Amino acid sequence: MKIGVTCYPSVGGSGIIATELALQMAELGHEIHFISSSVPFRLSGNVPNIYVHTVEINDYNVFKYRPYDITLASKIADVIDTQELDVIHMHYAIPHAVAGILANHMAERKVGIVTTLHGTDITVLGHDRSLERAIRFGIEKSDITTAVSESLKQETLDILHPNKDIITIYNFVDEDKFNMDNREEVKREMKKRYGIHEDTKVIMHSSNFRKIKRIDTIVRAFGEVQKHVDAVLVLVGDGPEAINVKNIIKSLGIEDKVLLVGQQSDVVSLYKMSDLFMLLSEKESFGLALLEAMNCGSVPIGSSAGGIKEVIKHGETGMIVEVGDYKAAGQYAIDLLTDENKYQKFQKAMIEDIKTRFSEEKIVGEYLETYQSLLTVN
Ligand code: GMT
Repeated sequence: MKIGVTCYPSVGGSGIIATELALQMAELGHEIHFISSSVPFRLSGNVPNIYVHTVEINDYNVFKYRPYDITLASKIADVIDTQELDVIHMHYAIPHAVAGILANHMAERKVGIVTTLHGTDITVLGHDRSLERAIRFGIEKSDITTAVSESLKQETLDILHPNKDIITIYNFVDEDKFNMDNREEVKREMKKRYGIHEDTKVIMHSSNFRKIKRIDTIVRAFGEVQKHVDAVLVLVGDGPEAINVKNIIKSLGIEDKVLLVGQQSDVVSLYKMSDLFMLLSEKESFGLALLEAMNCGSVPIGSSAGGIKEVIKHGETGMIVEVGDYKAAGQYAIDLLTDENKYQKFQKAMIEDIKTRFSEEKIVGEYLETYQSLLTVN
């Protein structure tokens, strides 16, 4: 099959899923054509069967705003015809699904369109009246629209009432990269590198530090934990909330126990170093970082927002708290960090659960079936 893929190429879960899926499809022998503003960040080196077509936007004085979306549609149409694509997969309703639909009109060859909704396109933009019609159009006019969790699917139906079935296909984890191999060895090495004592527990969070990630709750939860357990908090990533987070850390007087390590290319070693992973967002369609950390052995504490409660089975593979409830998050962390038997039980259950529900093989198979179902239609 020849598959066109459009995604946001910068750091972010949707770009990661688009790229990991493309890599898996390429390995299965399919040909992937990325049509995007730049090379997706998780795509490194030359991978056979993967091609990247970048969208160049010229700067003309006549335009007050450069027409990126139209240029993208035009490029997708070009690639559909010149590469004889069979299917295009658009990640995000806005602008990608709409650009894909427009491209299909422009192209001579007609292809099936799959659109995957990732979260912000619905939970934030879906409420914007100026975009509502365009998002609904993108969902309805794609041949198949998928959402990365049941919660996102439901929210889409509630907010936009599209006249269209939405299929849930969960995100998956690349088990070759994110796994428990050499966890203890890596943990020792990383702790040495960061000057953390071998017996000190590590709680971690990683994100783009947007307000919705509620890192303030994580810091406050850690404030409670460190009163009872010898622990450090490692915050990975950067973004608009960084200053606010630093202020809270200072106000709690825990500067010496919190490591702000910024954006990192090797998150795997950091996940392996951590005992617990916290994701306490107020909006989160899935929480891919959570899944990656869990498969590296870090037991999760998540909020009840969006799809997090689908990823974590409360009381079995991790713990769930209400948004903003730092006291409960702190108490759960203390319980898990001070009861080795309980911790081991959770870790084992979580790895088993990922294998059954979020494995690469299972989810890539679901996308493959989705693509194949469109071959006969067009
Ligand atoms: O979480 C972010 O801010 C990045 C965002 C993105 O657009 O890449 O992530 C969204 O898509 C991911 C992959 O499907 C999901 O795991 C994240 O939960 C989702 N983010 C939100 O819903 C806020």
